[in-house]
Amino acid sequence: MLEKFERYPLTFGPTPIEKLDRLGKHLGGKVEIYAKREDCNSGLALGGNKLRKLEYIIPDAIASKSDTLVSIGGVQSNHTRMVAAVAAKIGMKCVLVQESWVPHEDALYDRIGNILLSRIMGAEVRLVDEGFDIGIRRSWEQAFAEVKQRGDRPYAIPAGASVHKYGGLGYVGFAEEVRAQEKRLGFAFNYVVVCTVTGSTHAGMVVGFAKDGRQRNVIGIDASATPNQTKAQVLQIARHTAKLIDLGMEIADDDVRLFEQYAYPCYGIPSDGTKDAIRLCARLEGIITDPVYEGKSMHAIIDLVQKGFFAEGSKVLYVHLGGAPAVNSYSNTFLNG
Ligand code: 5PA
Repeated sequence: MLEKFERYPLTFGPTPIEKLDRLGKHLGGKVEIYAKREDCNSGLALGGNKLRKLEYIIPDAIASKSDTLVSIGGVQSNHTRMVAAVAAKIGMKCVLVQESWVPHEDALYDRIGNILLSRIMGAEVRLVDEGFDIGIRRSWEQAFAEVKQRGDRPYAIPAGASVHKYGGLGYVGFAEEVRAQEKRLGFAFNYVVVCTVTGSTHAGMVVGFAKDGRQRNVIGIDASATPNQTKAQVLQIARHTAKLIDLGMEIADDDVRLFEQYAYPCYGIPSDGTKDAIRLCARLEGIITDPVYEGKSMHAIIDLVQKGFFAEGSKVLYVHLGGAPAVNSYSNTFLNG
């Protein structure tokens, strides 16, 4: 589906799929849970989902003769860490706008985890006191203009690399990869569960799985707590991406399934259910999920299994998109484990 697009390799190749046997048994053994380890996809600064997207964006950045990647996220953004790593890898400069998306409580919140790694990799980090919003931000446009003004050549990468024209392609490739892995495994997954915020991960999957009619088996778990905006953005990216790759079919409104009930109390703050899910997954499987994104989708999968949402015998693929470095900034939350 992606043959006509240039790809700059930033990942190791196909990511492993592993069965979460102990978690599945703990939850009653009626549903088989598997994890696709996008969190282990690269040697670049601890990896994660943004690299799959950036693989299709970086050729455009290089072709544009830019010399500075300019992007945006919250203070503990995983995405900006990935942009910093990629800038280092391809020999560009990097300017990161880091907004106050999360009402945090840890004293070292803006010193450790993701932002620490971005600083080590040489990114110019700008802290901006603005709240959470997945849309296009003035602070980011301003940074872009300033880089231009000082004589550098900026290349704009929006939040989560999502509303970029090529932002949805990486996760179309993910669906192709899963299909190939399913052939070797000898079965197909009944559901794919994925955390959704800026939308291009989910959108790419919807388009990629639409090829064999499985787009509604993709269950997005909202972690933005602004689900209307997130769902609209997923749809917009999916429709744009479907056209771009000549999918040959329309994406319908209800092809995008977004479960809203796990994002509370707000973006970046875990509920008690999310904290318990993080602990359970860590203690049964040794897998670290974070309080902002993956812990919320882990909470969802646990809750949905317990509620009988997945039919008995279902094989459910949990997509682990990365994000563990942010756990460092939740030391109060996990002070007692
Ligand atoms: C992020 C995003 P999308 O933004 O593509 O919907 O992906 C959601 C997501 N899991 C899921 C992890 C670990 C993520 O980092 N992170 C953002 C960031 O700034 O890091 C874009 C919000």
